[in-house]
Amino acid sequence: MSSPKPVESIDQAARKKSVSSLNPLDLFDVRSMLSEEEVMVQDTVARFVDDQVLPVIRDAFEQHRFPKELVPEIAALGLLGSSIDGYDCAGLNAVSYGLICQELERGDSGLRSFVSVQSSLVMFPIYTYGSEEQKQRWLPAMARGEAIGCFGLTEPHGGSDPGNMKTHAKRDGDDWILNGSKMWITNGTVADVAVVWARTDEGVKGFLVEKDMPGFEAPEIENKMSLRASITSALFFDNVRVPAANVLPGVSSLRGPLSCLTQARYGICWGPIGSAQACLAELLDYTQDRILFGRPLSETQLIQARLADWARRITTAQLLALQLGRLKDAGKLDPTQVSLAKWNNVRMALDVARDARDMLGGSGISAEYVPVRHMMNLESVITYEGTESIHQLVVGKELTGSAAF
Ligand code: TGC
Ligand code: FAD
Repeated sequence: MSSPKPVESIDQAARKKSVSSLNPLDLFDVRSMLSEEEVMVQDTVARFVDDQVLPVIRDAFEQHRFPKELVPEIAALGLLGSSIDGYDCAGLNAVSYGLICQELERGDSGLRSFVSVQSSLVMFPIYTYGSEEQKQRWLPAMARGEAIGCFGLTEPHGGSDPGNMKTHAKRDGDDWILNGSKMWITNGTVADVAVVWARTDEGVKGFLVEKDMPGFEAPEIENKMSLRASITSALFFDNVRVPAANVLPGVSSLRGPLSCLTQARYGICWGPIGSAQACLAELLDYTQDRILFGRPLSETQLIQARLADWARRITTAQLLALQLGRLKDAGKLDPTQVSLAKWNNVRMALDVARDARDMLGGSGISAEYVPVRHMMNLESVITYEGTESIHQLVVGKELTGSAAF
């Protein structure tokens, strides 16, 4: 007869229970702090990513191809311009927009980029600074995914310093003549309309340049090793004649484009949480199955310490993003807070993805596993929308009162 099983101490039982009842991807149960609508938005996008993005994204990445066929479904789910009220947009809150970004980036940063640019960098300035005619013409079509937009701020001689912009426009009767170039522009080649920022005698203005305007070219940038499932382009303007009706009337300073960046950076504070969760989920499985030195990798101290470190950093990022979203929904968001969160959360995800790649050993260099794709994507995410150094300097300026750019 076998001896009876030892009775578990209350402590042991409680520990087991607490371990088994926590979600490893959400150790602080941030989800319990979401409203019913926010949970519904997250679940809907998560289902879309599981069912429609994950099956195609690896091939799209390898083929350096933007999976444009996903756009109609993205639009049907209300993910384009989701924070805008009216104009066929969903009118969701900022936290919901963040969750959309998080779930999409769990699939791939390229897809989140597409939605960030369309929503925060093109629809937002048209909604905020555009005429009623411009809003009616573009916003419903963009919400339905029938028109695609891009945002041209960065120039070849230095993106961190957009105040040193060379692209310029001069009045000619009722029109403007636009000359110059932009570099590293997401969606450029497939865009129906480009929001182009240019210097004028009346300050920095936003121009809605349409794809067929003579003198406008948007060739795709080839050979990218990052964001391969996203289109990145150069924009060239050679005496492009832009009618006055295509100029955004509501802003004439650098505040215009920089205010758009705050919207997009806000979404990027959430997105990389999804990338890091995808890496953690994959490595939790992998380290249990991988037997080395006679036991699963997950049962070694160094591996557990690394996984625990990722969980700590993901949790911190989740709480930061949620508080940022609540501040935004309360109308109290300060751009410096966005800089701190973009810096922290992208750095977190890039470190997790690089470490996950290492923990997979040789398999880590294969796109069969998600970390290397996320890692390569995050090299762009840490650079665009303000490099990590620029965000550190924004926080430094807030603390000291001195701009050290
Ligand atoms: P500065 O003198 O500080 O400001 C000029 C005016 O802008 C206002 N402002 C902001 N407003 C809203 N949000 C912000 N984040 C703002 N930052 C500044 C400011 O109050 C002022 O307004 P006003 O009314 O007094 O005129 O300007 P600066 O030239 O010294 O700029 C400082 C600095 C370095 C922070 C800025 O140039 C910067 O952010 N540089 C980084 C550029 C950048 O992030 N580019 C991103 C391009 S778009 C992109 O990467 C898209 S990737 C998308 C994707 O695929 O997902
Ligand atoms: P630079 O500004 O030349 O910076 C080079 C290095 O110098 C960086 O390490 C930077 O941190 C550092 N540096 C700069 N200033 C300082 C300083 N004062 N002190 C210390 N270090 C400093 N732009 C758009 O307008 N629209 C888009 O849709 C868009 N999409 C993009 C998509 C991708 C895939 C990529 C990679 C970029 C995209 N960008 C876009 C451009 C992006 O915003 C810029 O690459 C970014 O702002 C940095 O500019 P830069 O590449 O010219 O680097």
